[in-house]
Amino acid sequence: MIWNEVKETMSRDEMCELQGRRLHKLVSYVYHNTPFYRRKLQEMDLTPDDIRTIDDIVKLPFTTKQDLRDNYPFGLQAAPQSEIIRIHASSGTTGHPTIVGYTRKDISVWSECMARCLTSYGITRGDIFSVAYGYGLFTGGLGVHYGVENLGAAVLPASTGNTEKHVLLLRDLGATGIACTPSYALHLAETMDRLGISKDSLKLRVGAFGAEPWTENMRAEIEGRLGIKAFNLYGLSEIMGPCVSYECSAQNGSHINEDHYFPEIIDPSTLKPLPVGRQGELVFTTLTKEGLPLIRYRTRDLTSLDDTPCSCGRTSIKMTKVVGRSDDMLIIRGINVFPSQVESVLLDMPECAPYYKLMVDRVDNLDTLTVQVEVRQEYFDQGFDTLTPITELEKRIASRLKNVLSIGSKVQVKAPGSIERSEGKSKFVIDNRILK
Ligand code: DLL
Repeated sequence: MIWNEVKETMSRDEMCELQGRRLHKLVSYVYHNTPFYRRKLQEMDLTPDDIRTIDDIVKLPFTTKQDLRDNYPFGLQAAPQSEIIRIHASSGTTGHPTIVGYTRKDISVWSECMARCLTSYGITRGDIFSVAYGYGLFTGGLGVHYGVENLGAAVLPASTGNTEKHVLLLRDLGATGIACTPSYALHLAETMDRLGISKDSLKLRVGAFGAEPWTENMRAEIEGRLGIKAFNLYGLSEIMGPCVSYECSAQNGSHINEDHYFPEIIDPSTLKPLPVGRQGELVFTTLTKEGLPLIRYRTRDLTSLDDTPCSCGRTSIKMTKVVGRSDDMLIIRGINVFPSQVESVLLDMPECAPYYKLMVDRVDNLDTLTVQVEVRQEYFDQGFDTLTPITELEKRIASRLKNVLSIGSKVQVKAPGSIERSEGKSKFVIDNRILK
């Protein structure tokens, strides 16, 4: 089913025409309402009249998270404070949080886009949908919440924490859908095992997972353990929150709500646009946002676009799964390493559980990578706690990692349950080099 037939199945020509019109309006809006953008455009000798079609977007300057930090808290806000009805904040590892103010129209667009995502996952009226993203300054909880209400399904605002109670509610209420981080989905599965609640006693059918990168192996693990179909949900606070793109039944890429969020892929080092199909950094322009409109915002997420026709009938362009971030990419002894590569290797091995941690250190000026991974309970029970097989398994993992990453690593296999669990976004990379 499709929530908005008109917008989700537009012809390419109609979409480009709509995007061009909206871009012109946006540039004119920020020119007159955000001194930051007026200055930037004037420096480049541009006026809103220079931007007429969507192809003109390449003339415009980029915006970065640093720009938002430098103008903390409200410097890039375009709408007057009297029009702002909600404020979210996204915290990074350094500096000020990013503050995002939304007007009533922004919240309505967000709920519309979120309803498109949920419909694409197969959620309809009559479903009971549990939102287990954090409620609060983070956009996950309230963002999905408003979408479920807009769609007309019943929302269960579970938030994070209190996982045992949550599992019991899922079972007793017969909840059919859930939204949370992929790592929290696994935490739920573990809690169910501990409570002796089988997936068959639940009615869960659909999961909407995002807020952090996850792999196909992780998808298979979650689907198997919870007995559901697991869909990708992507977004970022600066652009809106969850709802920017969503998977459909084809599950090979996420459709972008491109009538509201215009995507580009650029080479992060040259900043030049890359053609459809090439992997690079994702950049978004918010075509209709009033509170905090952003032009060519650099997400740092690495992905590619796909404009091949989709079997679901939607015509919107898709993005492939995020493989990592241009700023989170680890450079270990000069080699680029993405945590998702390590995850793929680990989850391809039947002995490994999906709980792991990467630690990067610098010893005598040389980078070292240590990978800790938990062994699955069933293997552990078969005697993996005796020294010899663990050493053998560690060697096997290290050799596979070497093949994929091209660097050596130290592998430590851990007992089940010994690596810290997360309820929100998981912190599975510890780079001690930054601290030294
Ligand atoms: O994480 C919004 C969100 C909430 C999306 C709930 C989906 C579900 P931020 O906290 O601003 O917003 O973090 C945004 O998280 O730039 C990506 O690096 C990462 N991210 C979000 N969704 C995905 C996903 C929310 N499906 C940053 N796959 C983004 C991979 C994701 N990475």
